Amino acid sequence: MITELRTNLVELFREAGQAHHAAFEAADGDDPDWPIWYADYLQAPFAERLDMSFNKSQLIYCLMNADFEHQARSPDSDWAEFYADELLERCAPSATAAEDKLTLYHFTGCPFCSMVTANIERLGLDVELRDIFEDPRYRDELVEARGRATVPVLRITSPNGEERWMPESRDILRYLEKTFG
Ligand SMILES: N[C@@H](CCC(=O)N[C@@H](CS)C(=O)NCC(=O)O)C(=O)O
Repeated sequence: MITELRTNLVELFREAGQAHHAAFEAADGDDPDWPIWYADYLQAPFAERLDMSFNKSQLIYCLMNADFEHQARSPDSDWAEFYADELLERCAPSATAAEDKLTLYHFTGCPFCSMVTANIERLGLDVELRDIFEDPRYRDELVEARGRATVPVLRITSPNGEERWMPESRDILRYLEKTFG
């Protein structure tokens, strides 16, 4: 289940963070090669405890990418939770995506939405389309979840009912390609 997997990932990231802190205490935590250190630390427990196998270079790439996105998009958020979400969304989507239900909030004539719907068609995906101007309830759902009506937004619902709301056409396109492409 994704919630359990996410919780375990967050725990492992925290554990790695503490071990790294202890190892580099004398250097005040400074380690320019930290992604290599973390990849070394995490590779075996990811495979053994979470059944998520990465080769080391994949892991280094994912860690660097997570760090970049964290600093750029959400520097005040909890880093371990952010890294876990990034890993699940960008690096290991197939571990969780097969059973998910996808819903796209959009409207006709929105160019960002068209890019996404064109790719949904190209990939032959089963995605429910909710046009926010065709049915005001769809717009209300979106505003309730996100506090704004900007589209496109992809809602990803896992079998246990947990929902993730993914805005930004670029992120949606990347997610769809990585997961189903
Ligand atoms: N950066 C966003 C831009 C999305 C965007 O500007 N959407 C427009 C429609 S094409 C919108 O929803 N505007 C109304 C609003 O923001 O409330 C993306 O790439 O998804």
